[in-house]
Amino acid sequence: MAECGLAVVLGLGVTIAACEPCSPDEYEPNDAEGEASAVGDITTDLNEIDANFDDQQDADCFSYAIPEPISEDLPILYIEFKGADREELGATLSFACDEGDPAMFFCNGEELTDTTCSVNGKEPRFRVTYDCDDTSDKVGKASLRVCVTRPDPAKLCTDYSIRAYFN
Ligand SMILES: [Ca+2]
Ligand SMILES: [Ca+2]
Repeated sequence: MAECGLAVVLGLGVTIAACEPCSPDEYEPNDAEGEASAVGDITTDLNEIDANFDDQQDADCFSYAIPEPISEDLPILYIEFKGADREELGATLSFACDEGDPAMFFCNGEELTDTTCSVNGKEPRFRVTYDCDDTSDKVGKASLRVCVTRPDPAKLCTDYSIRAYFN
């Protein structure tokens, strides 16, 4: 159970918590990458989930499957994070091809040999392109995990959402 900072005791014996605790979201426990909650596929249909940080130390990890995109062009994959009250968020992404290493992996405009990248800020997002199959026009199946935290939590609880899709 999370501790709430201050409690105020009024003269009439009524106690008012100085901050509102909230219930853990439906994806808990998922504080480490190894216990990431599976939240479905990334396709051109929007995959949006709502979750929360139920205490200031809460970290949330999610895993996505990425089927072969149906696209003529090299697909661009977006993962967008939005916290209530524009709270600053930090996120890390780990990408993996289902088979072998990617022939090419870009995260937020930078080509990386290591398939992990991080973002911080208000409403941060990842923009990812990759090729797991350089023997054909397809890019291959893949999966990724994202972990999200608050670098500087202002409140005990914060709701947030994650939107993942191809465009
Ligand atoms: Ca959580
Ligand atoms: Ca968690």
